[in-house]
Amino acid sequence: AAALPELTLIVAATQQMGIGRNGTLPWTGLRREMAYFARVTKRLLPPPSPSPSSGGTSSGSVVQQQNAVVMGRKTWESIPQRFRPLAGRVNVVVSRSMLSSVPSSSSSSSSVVIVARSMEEALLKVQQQQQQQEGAGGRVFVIGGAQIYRAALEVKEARRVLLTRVRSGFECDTFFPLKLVEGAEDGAEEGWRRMGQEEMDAWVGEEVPRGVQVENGTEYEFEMWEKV
Ligand code: FOL
Repeated sequence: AAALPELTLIVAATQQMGIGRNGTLPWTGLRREMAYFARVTKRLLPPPSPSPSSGGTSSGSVVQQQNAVVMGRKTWESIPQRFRPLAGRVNVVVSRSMLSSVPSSSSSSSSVVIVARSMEEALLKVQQQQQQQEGAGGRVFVIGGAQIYRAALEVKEARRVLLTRVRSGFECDTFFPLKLVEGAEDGAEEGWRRMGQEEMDAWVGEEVPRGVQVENGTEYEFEMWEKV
């Protein structure tokens, strides 16, 4: 059996790792932050080539499949109808109640939507979908919410977190299940380390804005964490 694809969690969270409130994001109007999310999850990057001579044609001719975004049912419902399924990405919704054909009111977009009944089934279905397509498999992003992040973190293929650290205080009722803080502070998560800007740029495929960003008075910073 082929190996399951590597997983990257992408999340925006407060210092207390708050990610949501009343079924939606705690903040509004972080448009450039949301644009970063869309850009990063859509971007197709060639996987590191295992051998310099595989394929026989120039590297630019190799078909690169769309990336996949794996989300829970509540996160699916939190995305504005006009934006779902998220365009240009294979959308995977984990739900025990949703029918496997998604209501056609939302399917004017041509994006693929897959429904799975567990994280395990979601990853198997992504793997199957990638094998049915021509070309190199796309990246797999886990986009929340808390229950789905928790399930993903139990999978050994989950190696990386793209964290947008929101510095302004927002009241939250939903939290990311991993406390990522620098230094050996109390309660800090072991087994994860923050990567440098160069490594982040290389993985993300762009020069990620450095330092504290400000949008509508809200401060945040783009970070990348990897499992040790
Ligand atoms: N990660 C980060 N960094 N920021 C987030 O806001 C975020 N949000 C979620 C998961 N990971 C995140 C889950 N919530 C859309 C809405 C909510 C959402 C995720 C995505 C959404 O509508 N996305 C559109 C962009 C629309 C726009 O341009 O405003 C998309 O195409 O991705």
